[in-house]
Amino acid sequence: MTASLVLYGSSLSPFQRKVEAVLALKGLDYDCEEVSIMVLPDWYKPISPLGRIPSLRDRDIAEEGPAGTITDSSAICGYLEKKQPDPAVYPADAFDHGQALWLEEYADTGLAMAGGLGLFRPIIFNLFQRKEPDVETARKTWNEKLPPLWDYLEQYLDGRSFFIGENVTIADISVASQIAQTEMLAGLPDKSRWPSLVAHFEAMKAHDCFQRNNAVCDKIMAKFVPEKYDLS
Ligand SMILES: N[C@@H](CCC(=O)N[C@@H](CS)C(=O)NCC(=O)O)C(=O)O
Repeated sequence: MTASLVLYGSSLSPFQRKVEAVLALKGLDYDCEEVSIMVLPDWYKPISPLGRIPSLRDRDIAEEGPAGTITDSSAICGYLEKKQPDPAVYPADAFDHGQALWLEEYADTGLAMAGGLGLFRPIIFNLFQRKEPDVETARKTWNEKLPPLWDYLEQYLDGRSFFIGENVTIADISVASQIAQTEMLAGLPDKSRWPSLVAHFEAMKAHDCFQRNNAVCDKIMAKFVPEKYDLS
């Protein structure tokens, strides 16, 4: 039986991971359809004019073509929040809501630019294309670009379990989705320097909402990266 929601993208995308976690948290069933950014299929281009994944189709709205689709993880999560408000992943309080949006943005741009473009791609994209992984670029990112980004999150958390309030919000999901990207290749930041951030990530990774994506990523990583890189 097909689900009414279909996610176009790749499980290895941190933005797809974020959407999958929100879908799972809200108890929404969904199908996944692989779209590789290395060779974007022609049918996908009108759905995502910026050429990015993920995009979501709601089959109850339209079964094919760009109608019934939403692209961009933040737009998709905003849609899902309206479609299935309970449980909420965006805080009800106005100020908390603003903070959650900021942390979502911090993860989607700050962490993604460093961890994705500076670490994940130079290693995994090269491996996918049977080239030597660019470990030097990844090492520079790990040691120079990521620490100040982690410092901000460490201070923000300050020993708490969640970034905002007492429940999982889009802030926790967005940050953990991006940190998972670097964790898969190089492990976690140093626990003695970033204790709150590491504890937060470990708890989020073990959360039910990440399990479907974790299982698929684990399989891919076991094939391409049987051992994590030491980038310190
Ligand atoms: N703001 C977008 C970013 C999505 C994004 O950058 N996805 C990456 C894959 S992880 C992508 O599609 N990149 C294509 C490219 O850079 O050509 C979102 O939140 O969905």
